[in-house]
Amino acid sequence: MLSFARATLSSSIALWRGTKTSRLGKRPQKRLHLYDIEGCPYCKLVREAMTELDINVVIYPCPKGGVRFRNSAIKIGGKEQFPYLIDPNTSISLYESYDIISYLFRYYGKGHLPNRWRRRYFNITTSLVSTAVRLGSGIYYKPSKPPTMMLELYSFESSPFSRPVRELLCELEVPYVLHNVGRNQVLDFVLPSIRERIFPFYNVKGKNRKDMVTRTGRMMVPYLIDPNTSTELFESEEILKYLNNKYSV
Ligand SMILES: N[C@@H](CCC(=O)N[C@@H](CS)C(=O)NCC(=O)O)C(=O)O
Repeated sequence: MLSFARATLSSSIALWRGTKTSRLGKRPQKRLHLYDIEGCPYCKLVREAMTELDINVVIYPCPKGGVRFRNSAIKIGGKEQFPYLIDPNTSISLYESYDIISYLFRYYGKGHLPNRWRRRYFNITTSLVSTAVRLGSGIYYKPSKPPTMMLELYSFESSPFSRPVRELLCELEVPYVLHNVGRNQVLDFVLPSIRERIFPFYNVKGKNRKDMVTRTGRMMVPYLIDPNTSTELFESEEILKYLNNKYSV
């Protein structure tokens, strides 16, 4: 429970960037790829922008000491630096969080950085403090068994219940398709258990949220899909238990 409280504090320090979707532009046809460290403040900024742009992405976790994707990142990009983005739609690959964020808003937003994203040093500082509050979670490698098929996670960046799940996936170097389901209307802010009872007329908006409801029947994150065991799970505690049992060694 303490971990979720700290995750809430962490998202508050980051001023809940990575919660709501922004004005969207062109949609990527193919999935973007991100070599990422969940607990890295620079990677976090990129994932926040992806939530705001309703962009799904394949995450290759590269925790410190990692043995699975670090080498491929160095082979492809030439540097051991994260975040590292590859966009197969434009054949562009980029290091540097702010270059990536500017690129994403240029291609998949309204063409320019929104004002709140122009405060570069302020955003980097709040991201640094917000990840420090997580006390090193999602940074260091843990020995694990590799999955055969890629997992999928429905999440949005600031979600305090999703954060510990993404941290563990990173530590275990389990790659996954990250479906970012940012909020885009007032009722999205009501807790799902309350919303389902009091607002039965609630209808999701936005492509990624609609896709999630079509696929799972509910709008609640985190939601994990593991095709290796045909497992599908809501509830962060359950997901953490499952991942530890299945992939931790
Ligand atoms: N200026 C870069 C800084 C990126 C950076 O320092 N990333 C760290 C992780 S937080 C890194 O790649 N460290 C190398 C490593 O983990 O091996 C950016 O904004 O993307």
